[in-house]
Amino acid sequence: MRAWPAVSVPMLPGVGAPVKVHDSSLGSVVATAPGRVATMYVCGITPYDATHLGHAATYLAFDLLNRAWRDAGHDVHYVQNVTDVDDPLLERAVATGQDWRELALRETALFRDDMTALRILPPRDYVGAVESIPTVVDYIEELDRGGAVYEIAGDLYFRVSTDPSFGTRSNLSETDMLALFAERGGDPGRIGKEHPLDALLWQRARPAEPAWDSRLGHGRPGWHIECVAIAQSILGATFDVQGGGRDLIFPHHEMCAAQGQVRTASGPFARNYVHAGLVALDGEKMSKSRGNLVFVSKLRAAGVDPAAIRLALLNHHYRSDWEWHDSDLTNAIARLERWRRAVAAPTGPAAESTLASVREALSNDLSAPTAVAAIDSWVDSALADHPHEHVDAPGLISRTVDALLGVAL
Ligand code: 5CA
Ligand code: ZN
Repeated sequence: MRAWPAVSVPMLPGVGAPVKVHDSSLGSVVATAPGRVATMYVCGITPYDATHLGHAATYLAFDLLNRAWRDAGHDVHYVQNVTDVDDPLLERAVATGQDWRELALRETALFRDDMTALRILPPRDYVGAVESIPTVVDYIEELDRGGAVYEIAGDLYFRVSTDPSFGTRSNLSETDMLALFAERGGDPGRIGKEHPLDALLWQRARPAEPAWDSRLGHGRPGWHIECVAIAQSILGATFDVQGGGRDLIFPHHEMCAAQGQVRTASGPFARNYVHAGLVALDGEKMSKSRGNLVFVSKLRAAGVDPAAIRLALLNHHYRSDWEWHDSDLTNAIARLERWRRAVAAPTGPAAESTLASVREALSNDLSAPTAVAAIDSWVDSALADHPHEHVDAPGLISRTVDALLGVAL
């Protein structure tokens, strides 16, 4: 699949510190990416509706990681999927009388436009579930040869009992796992399952649903194995970070890790699991199923500068859950105007220590609000009406904000 266009990242003097992020399986902030090439798989959208601010906040979090890694001297190999066939997409297509392929193509195109407008660096590989079916089939066969697969009426299930470390990435009680599994696409109560948490790998064709012929029969892939296949076929058995919103911790990322590690008989699947907090509106998580959404594309169509949307999101730490208010946007618009005024001046106060503070903040668990505050304080002193002698300072601030925060001033 085609990703969205790249944006150039300005060079900054010097090099950023090694990047630490919060690993949700360990529950602590840890050093990341031991090698020169940093590898990251971020779970992509299920394209049945437009990008809302919750999605945007999650992809922005991993964009900050991408930028901080580059600044620290890594090459970054970033992979993202598109879940272009799955239950919610098919259900929406039926409910609205659309062809599921057209719905997926249209919403994926809109997502690309939103990501471009928000200056999110594109993944090197942007891969759809449908185009990955041959790999999925190979991987399920490998799992089967390892004794990790059983069948119920043509549907193939993964035996969670084959992963000795099952549960160690999400650290939840069995009761919580069962509740979340039922809530998020699983089928704990199906008769014939060996363990209620065993997850669907391949679903035999259902009437009026898309299906593909394969050595596993006529059907379509389950959700988790799609991400295993895309991640491991491109990045190898182990990669640095698997990312997504906090709602993917269980079952999705636990199941990906279990299936990936059992398949390769090695591990870990990801060295670190990193999750963004959830954005709410009117007291509830913004979600396509609840419909309480603020769409990036609607804001853009109303004439809102995407840089202001990005700045509004940057003012919340990626890991916290937070609620969107209109004041987030009005404050960001005012801040953007001040920042632009300050960097448009011919001179400014010395900026090297501001660059150092922004780098420090981002390398320390992607603390964007601290980085924003560092720029604010340079801007405050730049706009104070005493003379400044540093001719290079506005340019350095402008490049810092562009390279590390992704906001073009
Ligand atoms: N296609 C799968 C992943 S393989 C999927 O979860 N798609 S999604 O469209 O439902 O979500 C895309 C990403 O946005 C996920 O990382 C999800 O955790 C994140 N996300 C969804 N809602 C919110 C929200 N309200 N706040 C923050 N992130 C969110
Ligand atoms: Zn995924």
